[in-house]
Parts: sequence; structure tokens; C-alpha cells
Amino acid sequence: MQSTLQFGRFNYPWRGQGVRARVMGILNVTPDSFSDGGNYQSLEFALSHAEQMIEAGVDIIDVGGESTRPGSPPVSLEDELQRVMPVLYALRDLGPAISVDTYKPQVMREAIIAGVDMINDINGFRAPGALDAVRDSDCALCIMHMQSDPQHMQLAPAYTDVVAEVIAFLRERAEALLAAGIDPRRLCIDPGFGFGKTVEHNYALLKATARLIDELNLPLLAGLSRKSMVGAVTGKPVEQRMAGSVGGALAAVAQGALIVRVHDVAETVDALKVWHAAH
Ligand code: 9MG
Repeated sequence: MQSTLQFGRFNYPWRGQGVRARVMGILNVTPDSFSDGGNYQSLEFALSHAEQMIEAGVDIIDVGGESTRPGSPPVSLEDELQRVMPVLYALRDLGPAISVDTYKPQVMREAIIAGVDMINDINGFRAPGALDAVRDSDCALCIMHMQSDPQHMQLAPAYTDVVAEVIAFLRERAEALLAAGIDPRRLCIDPGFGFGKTVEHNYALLKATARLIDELNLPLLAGLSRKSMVGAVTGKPVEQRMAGSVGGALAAVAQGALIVRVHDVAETVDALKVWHAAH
């Protein structure tokens, strides 16, 4: 049986013949990701980073205007629109698929008008108006699990059975999207590594990648690049976590993950080429 994820202008087979894991490069357009010289400088910086990722073979570029690191404060709707919209319009026709990382329905609406291929919502489309915002489009929808919110999520993450609880959450959200009339071929799930989880929770979920895909019958996106779960086993600070992150991406792909969200595009693309050549 062949299954395909509808991804805006693209279609990605995720089960059956012709499956190839896709590399999603991270493009943060937050003031801490460039020296804040105003809108023009941030657009120039974003474009040059995107061009490097394209050169390295990226499949999807994920544009985010609000930091989701533990403890990060929220940004206003106006600031987020001002940061991401010029970048989405500038990237739209450069080749790769474009994703926007947002939980705000108004940003989703504007991004869909700009032609994005995926909405990546760390909040699982729970905000009032989110389902209405995405219903009448063909972009893919990434439903991520998060316990609590970015400001508080790492204070005391707690589960009785993390894998079962994450599956139950993702199932409930997928059913809410389907009940809103959304085509199941647009849905993608994500366990949300680091979003309200200890290192042990994260590795229990990484080991359960194949189970999540089987039980929910949906393609999976894994984002563990440079996260503390990589630092915890390598003992490396964030700027030295490239090799560990590539190892984590391969562990997810080996269990059937379709998309890996990464900082180090060139290294991940090469690792996946070799991995696929051997399978
Ligand atoms: C925005 N963002 C940061 N980490 C992420 C992850 O693991 N998955 C997804 N979908 N988005 C993420």
C-alpha cells in the first residue's frame, strides 16, 4: 500500500514504494538569530541562510518568527507577521517547499495566502480559530505534542506513560482536524522532543517512533537537532551537537520518520543519502 503526504505544491510518499526521508532546514527569523539591524538586514540574513540550505540539498525550509526554546516569552502577532511574511514571500519560488512554524491562526491565514506548503504548529492546532484558518487549503499540517507552554514546559514535565499519553494527544488532535473536514492526507504527527519532556521521556519517544506511525497511521516529523537530549548523551554543548543530531535523525528515519527538522542540512542530507543507499 502506498501512502502520500499532501504537502502544498508537493506530494511526499511516506509508506510503500519510493519513500525518501525529507530534510527540513530551520530558518529562525528572531532578533537573536541575526544582529538586529532592522527589517532589511534580517531579510538579507534569512535569504543568505536559505541559499546555503538550498545549496546543501534541503527539501523544506521551516520559517519561524518566535523562539520556542524553554522559557522563551511569546511575541505579538504584529511582530511575528513583520518577521516572517517578507521571508515567506521571498522564499516561495526558490525551489524547496516552505513551512511556517506558528501557532497563531492569523499568521496561518497570511502564510497560506503567501503560498506555504506546510503549517508547523507546536500547539497542535489548539488555538481558537486554528482549524478554520487551515481548513480550505492544501498545505500539510504538522500536529506537534507539547506539555504546558514554552515558558513553563521544562519546569516539571510529568507523565504516567509518556508514549501512550503522546499517542492519545496526537490521536485526539488528528480527530479534531478530521472532524473539521480536513483531508487526512494533509496530516503529519510530531512527538515534540524537548517540549515538556525529560531526557528519558524524549528517548522513550524516539524509541517508539515506529509505534507512533503504526498506531496513528500518519507520517511523522522528528525534530531533535541540537536539543538537550543530544547534549545529555554526548556531553557536548549546543554548538558541538551536529554529529549527535545526525545520529538522532538517522535513528528516527530508520524507524520510518518521513521528515527530520535540522540545523545542519548538508551533513544530514549526506547521512541520509548513505543511509538510503544501504536500504
Ligand atoms: C518549531 N520547533 C522547534 N522544535 C520543533 C520540533 O521538534 N518539531 C516541530 N514540528 N517544530 C519544532
